[in-house]
Order: sequence, then C-alpha cells, then structure tokens
Amino acid sequence: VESSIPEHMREAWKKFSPKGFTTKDEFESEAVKHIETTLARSLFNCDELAAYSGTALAFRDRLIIDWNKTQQRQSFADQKRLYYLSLEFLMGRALDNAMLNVGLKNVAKDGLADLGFRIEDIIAQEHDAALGNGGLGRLAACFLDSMATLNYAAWGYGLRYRYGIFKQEIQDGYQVEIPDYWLDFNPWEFPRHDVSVDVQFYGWVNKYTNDEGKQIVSWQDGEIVTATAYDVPVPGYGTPTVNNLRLWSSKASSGEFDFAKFNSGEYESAVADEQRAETISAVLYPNDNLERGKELRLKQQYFWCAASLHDIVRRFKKSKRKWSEFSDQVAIQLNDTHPTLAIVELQRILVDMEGLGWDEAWTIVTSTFGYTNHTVLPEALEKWSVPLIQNLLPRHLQIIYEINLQFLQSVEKRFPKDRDLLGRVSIIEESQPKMVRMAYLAIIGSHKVNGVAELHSDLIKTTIFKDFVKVYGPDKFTNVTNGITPRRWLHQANPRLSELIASKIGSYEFLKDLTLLNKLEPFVDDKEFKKEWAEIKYANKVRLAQHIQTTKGYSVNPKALFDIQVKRIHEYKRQQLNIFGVIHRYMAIKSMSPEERKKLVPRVSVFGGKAAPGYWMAKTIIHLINKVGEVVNKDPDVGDLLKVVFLEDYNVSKAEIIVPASDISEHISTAGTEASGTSNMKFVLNGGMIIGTLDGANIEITREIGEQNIFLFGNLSEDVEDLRHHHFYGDYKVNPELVKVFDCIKKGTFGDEGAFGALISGIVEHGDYYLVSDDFNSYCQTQDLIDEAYKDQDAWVTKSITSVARMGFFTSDRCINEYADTIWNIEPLDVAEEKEVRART
Ligand code: TH1
Repeated sequence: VESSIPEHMREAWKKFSPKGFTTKDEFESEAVKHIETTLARSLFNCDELAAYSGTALAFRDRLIIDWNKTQQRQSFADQKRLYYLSLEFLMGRALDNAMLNVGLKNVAKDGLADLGFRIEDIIAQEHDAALGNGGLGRLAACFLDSMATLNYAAWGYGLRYRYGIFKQEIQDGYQVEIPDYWLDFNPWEFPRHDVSVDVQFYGWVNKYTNDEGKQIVSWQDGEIVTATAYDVPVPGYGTPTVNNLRLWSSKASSGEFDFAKFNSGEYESAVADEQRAETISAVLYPNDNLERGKELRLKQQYFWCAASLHDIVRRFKKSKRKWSEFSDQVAIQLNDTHPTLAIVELQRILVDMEGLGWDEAWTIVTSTFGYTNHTVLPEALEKWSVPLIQNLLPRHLQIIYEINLQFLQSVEKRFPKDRDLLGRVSIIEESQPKMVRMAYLAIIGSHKVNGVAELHSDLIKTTIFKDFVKVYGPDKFTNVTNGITPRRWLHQANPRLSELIASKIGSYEFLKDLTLLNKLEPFVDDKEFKKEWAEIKYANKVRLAQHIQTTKGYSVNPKALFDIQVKRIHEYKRQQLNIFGVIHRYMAIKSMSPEERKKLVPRVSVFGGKAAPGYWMAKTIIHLINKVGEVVNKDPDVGDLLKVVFLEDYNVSKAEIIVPASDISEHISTAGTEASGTSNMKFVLNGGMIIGTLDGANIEITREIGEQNIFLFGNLSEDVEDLRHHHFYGDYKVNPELVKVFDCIKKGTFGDEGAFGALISGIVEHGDYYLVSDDFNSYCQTQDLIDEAYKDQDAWVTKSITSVARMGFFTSDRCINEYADTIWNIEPLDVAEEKEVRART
C-alpha cells in the first residue's frame, strides 16, 4: 500500500504528521491552542469547564495518533478480531483514565497548575458517559480497558444514546428522574459521517424463482433508517494500543423515500419521519434485570445488530477471503441476549444476500458467536412476541422458524421418545400470543455459552438451560468469572493506596499483572506499613465525609465504621434487609443506657443507587431509607452512633469516591439471585471488608481471600426453593425481631406508615420471596460480629491487607485472557516494535 504513494507525498506527510506531546510545555501549548482557537476563549475568560475542554482536546489529539496507528497495525496484521456487542457501555469519565493510561497525568497536573488550575477540579468538570444501568454495562467498560491493555484487536459495538441513564434526585424522600442529556460537548467521540449503514424495518418478504431456476428471497418495501458511526477511542494502560468503541446513531435515511415526500409537499410529515427515526437511538432503557417487551427496544436491538453486522461483514469482504474463513477472522460475543438478532442477521446476510446454502451459512454463524448469560431472574429473560417480530422483521421471523425447525428435527432424531423435551427446548413458546425465547436462540446460534461466576454457571446448567445440557452435552457451557480493571478501580480511584503498594512491591507492574499483589503478604506485620495503610483508608473516609457534607449538608464522623451498599435498587439485592437492620440497630440504641451506648462502635450507613422508574417497590425502599435517615440523623439519643445517608445519583464517578472509603460493604442478595456482582471485587481491592451471602462471586472471593477475612451469613442457594415452598405450605412465622422492626414502622416512627405497607406485607403476607425474614437473624448477628472485629483495629488492618494481597484473580485481564483462549480463539498483537520506536523518539 505504502509503495503506491509517491515518495514526495510520503515525505511531506511524515514530516508534518503530529507526534503528540510528552513534556509539560508541549502539553500547555496544545491545551492553550485549543482553548484559544477551538473554543475561542482567552486568559480572561477561561473557566474550569474551558480548561477541562482544552485539556481533553489535547489528550484526545494524542490518543488519536495512537488510535490511527493501532487501526493500521491491526489491519496489516490481518489476525482474527473480536467484536463485543453490548447495549450498554458504562464508561464513566475519560480524561483521568486517558492521562493515566498514556502516563502523562503528572505532566498535565504541572501544566494545569501553571495555567492556574487544580487538576482535580478540571477532572471533575467532565460529564460521565453513562450509557448503562449497572454491572452489565460497567463490565463491558472494564472489558474494553483490558482488551486494549492486553493488545487484543477488539472492537466494542453499541448505541449512541442521546440520553444515558437518568439523573436521580431525591425530593421529600422520593426518587425523581431527570433526563441525562450528555452530548452538549463530548470531545471523546468522532462522528464518521462516511461510515453509515441503511437498516430496514417492516415491509414484506417476496419469494420467487429467478430465470436460472434459483430461489430468491427479497425483503422489500420497508422503512429505512440510517445508522451513522461515532467512534470512541479506548486507550490501553502503558501500551500504544488504542482500540475502538463504535456507537451507532440513528437518523432518517436520505434515500428516495423522504425525497418523494418532500417533493410532494408533505413537509411536516417528512420531518415527523425524521424525528421518528432519531427516536431509535434516543434513550437508554433504564431497567436493570428486567425486560418489558416494548417495540422500540426491539427496534433498537435490530438497528444496532444490523449496523454492526454489516460493518463487520464489509471489513471481512475487503480481505477477499472465502466465506468458509469467516470465523477464522471474526469472533462475536453477545453481552446477554440483547444482541441475539445478530445471529439471525448474519444468517440472512449469508443466505439471502451472499447466496450461500443454508447449512454452509449456519456452520459459519454458529462458529462465530459466543453468548454470555448474566442472570437467571425469570423477569429478565427476554421473550419477544411473534406478532411483533412478524410485523417489524418479517424475514427474520421466517429464519427463526427455520432455525427452530432444523434444531428440533436434530433433537428428535437423538431423543425420539421424548416429545416433552421438544416443547421445552423449542425457541417458540406456545403461549397466547406465541413468544420467541431469545436465550434459546442465543444458545442454539453460538458455539459457547458462559455464565459469569462459578455458582451462576452451575445454576444455569441445572435450572434454566438444563435441557440444553442434555441436548448439547456439558462442554458447550462454561464459566468465566467476572473481573474488574485495576487501573480505574485501584490506581485511578485510590492513587495513594496504589502508590503505597507500588512502593512496597517495587513497581507498578501489579497494575498489569494483578497476581503480583501477593507480594504484599509478607508485610502484614510491618508496623509502619500498616499505619500508612490505615491512614489512607481514613483519608478516603474523610474525602467521602466531605462529599456528604457538600451534597447532603450534614457532617458524619470519619472515625465511625463506614457501612456501604451502593448498587441498583432491587428486591433481590435486598436493600430492604439492610434498612430493616438499621432500624433494628436504632431501636437497640434507643433502649440502651448511656453507659451501654459508650461501648458501641459508631456507624455510618451509606446507601446509593437508582430504581427503575417503573419499579414501584424499589422506589418504596428508597423512600424508607430516606425517611429513616431523617429521623435517626437528628435524634439526640443517637448522636454519632448511627447516621443513615442516601447518596443521590450514584454513578461511576461517584463510585470512585465511595468505594475507597468503605470499611464494610454489603453484598447481601438472596442466595442464587446475583449472577456475579462486581462491586464486591472493587470494595475488597480497596481494602474494605464484605458482609455478604453465599451468592455470585462472593463465593470465589471467599475462596481466594480466606473465610476469616469475610463476613458471610444467610441461607444457601440450594435451600432457597424449599424455604419458599415452606412459606406457603408450612407453619411459617416471621422472625420476631423483624416483627418488632415492622411494628416500629407501623407506629409511624418514620412518618406515614401507609407508605411502607407493601414492603411489610410482601414479607408477612405474600410469601417473602427474597427470604428477608429467614436471613434476618443471621444478618444482625453478623453485624454484631463486625462491630466486635472493628474494635481490634490492628487485626482489622491485617485482614484488609491480606485480602487485597489475594485479589489478583479478580482482574478483568484474567477474565479477558480466559475468553480469548477458551471462546474467541484470538491472540494479542505484538506491539514490541511500536514501543521501541516510541522509546527512541
Ligand atoms: C448483571 C448481573 O445482575 C450481575 O450479577 C453481574 O455481575 C453483571 O450483570 C455483570 O455480569 C446484569 N445486568 C443486567 C441488565 C439487564 C439485563 C440483565 C442483566 S444481568 C438489562
């Protein structure tokens, strides 16, 4: 390619192509240039937002140089690539991360100081990229970080929502949702108006035989919406690799359809069409672990799958390879069932558009896809009604039926006497209306299916996907335990702890090989080290206390035990158990003598998290937490002994302040309901202890750090079913201590008792599905153990250090390497040469 370009052109290009800044002066020059020209500001009107913008643009330019080179390198290398399809990427802020990853944060810090700014204030100007609900979206973001850091050729594909997850405000104790319009100024995206795909909806299917006697299938007369690519650079840590996250934005097609309307004078209706098209990528659905079957959501899914698949196929076709080599070049991972239509779309492209035979195409499809399941909750398993798909995607419905027919025939051959089995594994549920079970389609269309923690991967094999284990054998199902990136969740969120660790074990290598943390263990008895360790935790608590002071307007004592539960509000995650426990503690304090109170460990109970706007029970839990806070926090009998804080608008950037400040964090889901959880890993990595159930990744965390370093309680997942049965058919009694808590609420202690009736009756009258009563005793006793343990600060710090030293397993780097080896079959790219060139220049 290069040799086809004339010498003089190449010379000129080389001479003038930007090299990127490395020194403080160069940084300042770039930032000031952007502030004065791109932003048209000056010394006299450069506020913090402008300084942020200039800094971000300077770093963006730098990333782009490496991003271009990475894309060239990956094209030349011509290796297999991985495409990660996710409807959610919860990236958070980019500037701090970019500065740390390219190793120039100190340069920027000094440069900004010269210009009159504090780097923390500048970083805080950035709006979070909040294109996700919770764990699933944040996992995708951690994966992108690891894939770039490990030099894999890997792209993310998602939607460019105009509105990310809503902003949460609390008014009079209730959650209020505010739209999150985040695109006003976003220096981290590059519109690619030249990269677009036309996506079709509705229409009808025309089948006919052409002159050569060939069956032709054509999907026609549909409505066309155009997908435009917006690219977001994803820098790796300490490597020249900058990967790409491609987000699609929808707009009306500029094709003949609209022109016809404009020309015939239907101006208003043409504009309305335009707006309808833009609606597709307008808003992120705010439900976590819940699927509601809305048509617009299905439209989003197909729009994004079709655009991504056509992009991937276009790239493959440039290589001029045979179709049979497709899965040697392409691996596609489905982040939950949301992108399952990609399976159908690839089959459609191969059969209808490229003319391959059905079987040949299906072999390619099934060797390309992998499917990750993230939940066993029935209300989260996607099902789309057949009439809905028939109308929106008529050709896809035919293909789904054909996939199902062939699959059921193969099952029947192998299990001829088992007619029930056919009904159970059919993609089509024979309900009224008929429904398409997306998880089944995803399993049938993939070569591997994985869960996200050991318990969860075992559970899917024995419960929701049991019949598919029978059909395919157990090897199709595997486990890849989730992980988190230590760059953001240790180095960026807790720089002092990262620095202390580096000083002890000799370098920052642990950020790339987290198992090196085990070198900390020999220092658990090092007095000076322990002192510094404890000081850092204290400083982080002071920082959170300041945040509480500025956002909530009251002070909490940073010497108190900080007990934190931050995550989406959901009955299965059991924030209600936590707040009932808090009320129990409050009642205990009230009944104590002043002498008894003196012996108590002061506690700050921190809650944070959003409820889905339509999830009334979750909103009731938020309301109760806030009302308990109002009463407890101003009760003079209680004083410092107990404070209850609900932090508004929990998001990634707030997590970076909250996570390093915990003594105890709560991961207390009903056993068997939380597939993995990932914040549990973040808290332990920052030296916090866990109170938790034997659920999700808590189990593996216990295995790694040791039982003596975690506070476990509650029933086991294998007993949950029997307990639930007993609630309905046995002589079931609510735990008497919990009854006292309910009486306290019913007396109106926390205001209008009627407001919380449903929370109580769910447990007392409706079977206590989440086993709050069954686990209440065990929970409270374990909280008492925590108080005792906290009194021995020296032993506590020992536990903290030991735990961190043993957390190496939970890096998303390990996780991505497992996916690469066992599912994607891809190798990292060699960047040694690039690094050398860079070192020389
Ligand atoms: C979460 C799981 O609840 C959590 O346990 C897990 O750690 C995380 O995924 C990452 O694996 C899920 N989030 C969603 C969101 C939607 C649908 C299903 C799940 S499962 C919208």
